[in-house]
Amino acid sequence: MEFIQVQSQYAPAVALIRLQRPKELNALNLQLMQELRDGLQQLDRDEAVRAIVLTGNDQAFAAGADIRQMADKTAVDMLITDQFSTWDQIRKTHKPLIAAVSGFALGGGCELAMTCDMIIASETARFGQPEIKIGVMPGAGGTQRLTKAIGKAKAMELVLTGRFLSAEEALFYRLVNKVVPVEMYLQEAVKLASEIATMAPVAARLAKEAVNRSFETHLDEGLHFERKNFYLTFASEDQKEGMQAFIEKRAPSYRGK
Ligand code: CO8
Repeated sequence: MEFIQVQSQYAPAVALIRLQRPKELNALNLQLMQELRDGLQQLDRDEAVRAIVLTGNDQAFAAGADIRQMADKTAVDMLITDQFSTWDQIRKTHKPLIAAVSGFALGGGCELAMTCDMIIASETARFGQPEIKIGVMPGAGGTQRLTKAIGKAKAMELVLTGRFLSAEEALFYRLVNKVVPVEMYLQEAVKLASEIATMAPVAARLAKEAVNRSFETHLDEGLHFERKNFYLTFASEDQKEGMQAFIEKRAPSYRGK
């Protein structure tokens, strides 16, 4: 594994996965996501593991999908690459999965945190869906999960302006379970995972499935809709301009085409 580190017994019965592309603020490239999927599947099969914590580092959980990797893609490239099948497999992890978030959780990073079952945040955590600023829109569940988590008005504001939520705001809007000082967020997530790890594994698995079922009844349709629209943004010139401007560290100039 190049971009993640897996520790299957970080604490008794608790595994830890760490995203490790620190120079790029843990931007989620295809390989990282595939490694994450493989790591989670391996831990799901490991009977000694009863709960999993997913984290980044103090500066970033993940600053989104890798913009450099996507910048030149066409809508058809995006469709054929079908990277969302990896996300779908991650979503199907059976064991309780807790995100320990510090620093940036943006775009795909925010979507990845929301794909987890619970989120423990450090006081420095920042959540957002800033895709609109680079000429696209959330594609990995953001329009669906964020709206269900924090409500339409605030989700619409974040998705259409690209503004970030502070950790305190994220707690207020019930996006996260708890906010703690930066020195404590990982420890706190591991503590929660350790408590869950003492419960009956089969009951935990079935209970998780049942909670998700209530949450996701109409999610498939929503995700399908979101995905088509996300691919479609790659048919626009503004997507190329937005992503190129990011790479060249300049302000984008959008033409509405
Ligand atoms: N992709 C690629 N590289 C990135 C990303 C990213 N998302 N975020 C940061 N980096 C890189 C920067 O390019 C920079 O690299 P370098 O040093 O080589 O220039 C390095 O990380 C450090 O970043 P900054 O210098 O920009 O650090 P700052 O502290 O000034 O700013 C920010 C931090 C605010 C997080 C800023 O980096 C930023 O705005 N990043 C982009 C955030 C964003 O737009 N995220 C959404 C991406 S699109 C997306 O996630 C769509 C998901 C949909 C589906 C997922 C599957 C495809």
